[in-house]
Amino acid sequence: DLHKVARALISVSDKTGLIELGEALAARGIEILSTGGSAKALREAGVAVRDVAEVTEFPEMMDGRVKTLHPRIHGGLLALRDNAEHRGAMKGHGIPEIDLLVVNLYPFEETVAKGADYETCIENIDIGGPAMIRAAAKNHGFVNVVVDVADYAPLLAELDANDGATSYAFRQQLALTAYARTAAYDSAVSAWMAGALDEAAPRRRAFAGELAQTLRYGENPHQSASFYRDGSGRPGVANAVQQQGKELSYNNINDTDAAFELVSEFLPGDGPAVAIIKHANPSGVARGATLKDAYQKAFDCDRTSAFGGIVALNGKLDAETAEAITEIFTEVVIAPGADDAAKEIFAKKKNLRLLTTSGVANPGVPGLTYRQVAGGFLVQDKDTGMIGLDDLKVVTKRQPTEAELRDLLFAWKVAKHVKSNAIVYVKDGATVGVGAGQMSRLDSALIAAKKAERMAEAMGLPEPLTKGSAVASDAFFPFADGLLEAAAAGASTVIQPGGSMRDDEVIAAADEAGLAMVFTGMRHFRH
Ligand code: 93A
Repeated sequence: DLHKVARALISVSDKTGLIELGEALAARGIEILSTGGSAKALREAGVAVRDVAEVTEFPEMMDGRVKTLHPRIHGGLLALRDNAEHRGAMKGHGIPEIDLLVVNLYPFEETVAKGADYETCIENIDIGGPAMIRAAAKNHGFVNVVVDVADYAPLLAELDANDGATSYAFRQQLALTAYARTAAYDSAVSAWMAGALDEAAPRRRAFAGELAQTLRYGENPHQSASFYRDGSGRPGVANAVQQQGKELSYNNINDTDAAFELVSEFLPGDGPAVAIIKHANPSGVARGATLKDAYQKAFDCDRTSAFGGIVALNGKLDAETAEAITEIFTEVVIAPGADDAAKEIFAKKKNLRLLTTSGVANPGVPGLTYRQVAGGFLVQDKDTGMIGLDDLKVVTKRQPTEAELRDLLFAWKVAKHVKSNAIVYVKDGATVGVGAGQMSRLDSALIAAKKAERMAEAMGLPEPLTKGSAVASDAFFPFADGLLEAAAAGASTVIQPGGSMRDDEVIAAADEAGLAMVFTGMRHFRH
């Protein structure tokens, strides 16, 4: 199953490593065919190449839209070498055998990410490239297809190990990578078109991603796993730079995402904010005068759970915050940047992973979320819903004060990122009790209050911080019981969507307890 490589076709947009590859192939006696820009770069470096146009006897035309779309090229990629009829066709029509195809595509994803206009995006849809890739991959019995600069070195190693040939297993691997690449490419085009058309669901589009990392294991050690990028370039865990620490695990990535998406709700203009996440739920979230202050307040919400947590910041990590974070065991820290002094402090903690992003993730930018069900996917718009002061409707006799309104909106933002049923108590810009993921809203309210009591005991406070707090509920209180539980825990203001059949009952209970309550008219389920 070894097949000798005698001729290559190189057509690349990303010219990284091109010259070195061209030189290495030429040195192994491989003839090189190439398209306009790639041929020019190779020739200028002194590598002998033949123009594709010379083979096709057609010039590249229509601004390059038609360069390799020709039977002399596709025949050379698709012909079965051991088929007499195919061999005859090659001979009869002057079709050269192509044993190696090296293509990387027009940078469509990058063009979209840069915010290019419609026409520019259209011009960056590669047609000839994917056509050749798919042809070469289909004919992997004889043809090698390389679509990734990272595969140049393994290709050369394979050629050297086999006296200028490659094995069937090697070509199969390349073909698999090739089809994954064209699928991801078409998926990016289809996602862009869906966005450009601003189509509401139900819509038809493709889903695929680019492999970012093979993970050591999945949610549990007996599950294998990998991590894919969707090509959107959104700041966050998929596009972050790991500055130090052990390899990220599946659960780390999931939790880091939850942490960063949550902290990104607090735009840098809102001041420093920190979120600490455990099992995809916040153990604490706070704003502060400084990042260190915010971290400390977030930590104080639930010091026990913060152990081994994931910390996300909405500003550049500085030395004093880094120092505070290293006082307990933390798995991952993610922030839009870190200064040198902070990096030095972290360097002493070999296992601690530090990820830096290109910025915070604008929570208003639309996107999709997916969930897998047996035999399918659920796809929906990302929850970009945001509530401001003007959206609030006061439904109780008592009006909230300005300071109370600030805490109510803070609690609401956090509740959006807590698994339903979510109950979040907040005081002075910090969560003081989080109840997550319970099957009953009442239980979430009870658990959050209980945790606040425990923290008060541990910290030697005279009373739990839920006294005089704002409480948020991600969906309406179906009965008054959950609200009364929050009141019993000391909450003095409430934010919730409203809209229950029993709203009147709930409002009456709030009035009786002397609470101020606002309705948002919007729900933030997160299951
Ligand atoms: O416009 S195309 O879709 N038409 C083609 O026939 C074609 N053949 C190769 N784009 C085509 N390509 C792409 O050109 C390759 O996929 C590669 O990205 C690029 C390399 O062009 P150059 O060598 O001129 O820089």
